[in-house]
Amino acid sequence: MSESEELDVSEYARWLFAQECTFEAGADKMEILPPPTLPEIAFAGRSNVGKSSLINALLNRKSLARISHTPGRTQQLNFFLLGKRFYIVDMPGYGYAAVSKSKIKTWSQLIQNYLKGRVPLKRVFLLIDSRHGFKVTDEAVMKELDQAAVSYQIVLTKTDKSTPLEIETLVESITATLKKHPAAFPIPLLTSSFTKEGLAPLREAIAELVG
Ligand SMILES: Nc1nc2c(ncn2[C@@H]2O[C@H](COP(=O)(O)OP(=O)(O)OP(=O)(O)O)[C@@H](O)[C@H]2O)c(=O)[nH]1
Ligand SMILES: [Mg+2]
Repeated sequence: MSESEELDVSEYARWLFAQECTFEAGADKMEILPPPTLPEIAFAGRSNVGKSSLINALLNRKSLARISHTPGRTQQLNFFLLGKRFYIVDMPGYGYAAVSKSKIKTWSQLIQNYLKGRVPLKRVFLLIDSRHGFKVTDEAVMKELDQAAVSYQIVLTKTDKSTPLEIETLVESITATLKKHPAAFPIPLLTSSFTKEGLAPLREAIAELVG
């Protein structure tokens, strides 16, 4: 990419994320998703990893997406329409055992069906807590995304909680693991919703995907 094109992307990203953002729909079933007419970008990951916080930080809003004090706050697929151009989808977390078994089953099925079968889904950002790295459930989701050929990128969250050396070690091991995952973008993004680290590159990645 040339320097002028890069400049365009960062300017476009800044413009795009300053546009109006509205909550359009909350869906707890595949049957009631919005019509598949616009591109979608989804934020997935274990419960409490920081999905809703990252969405608010990206959009520079305090509480558009609800943030949890207890895990399991986001209980449906929440669709936020940005600049009338594309949807940002805040997903329920997976892997949290303290809600009822039937709820876990319903959520898991919804998450799986959405991630594997949604035509307008351009990319999944799979969030990983930078203090914990990949867990078994993350690996299972990655495998399914690989099998369904759904493009995804790892986003490390809460980098403010770790030292630079801890982050460097984690990035090395994650990058090695990603080589075995064909649908994964090869390098992770590093973010903190608290310090705003990594938000601009993530906005740019999204702006490029939705055009
Ligand atoms: N230190 C730090 N804490 C964060 C950051 N992002 C989120 N948190 C905290 O992590 C907790 C969970 O954040 P959420 O954004 O609700 O996480 P979630 O992934 O949407 O959770 P569920 O909807 O329950 O799946 C909250 O207490 C946040 O304040 C961050 O960048 N740094
Ligand atoms: Mg949430």
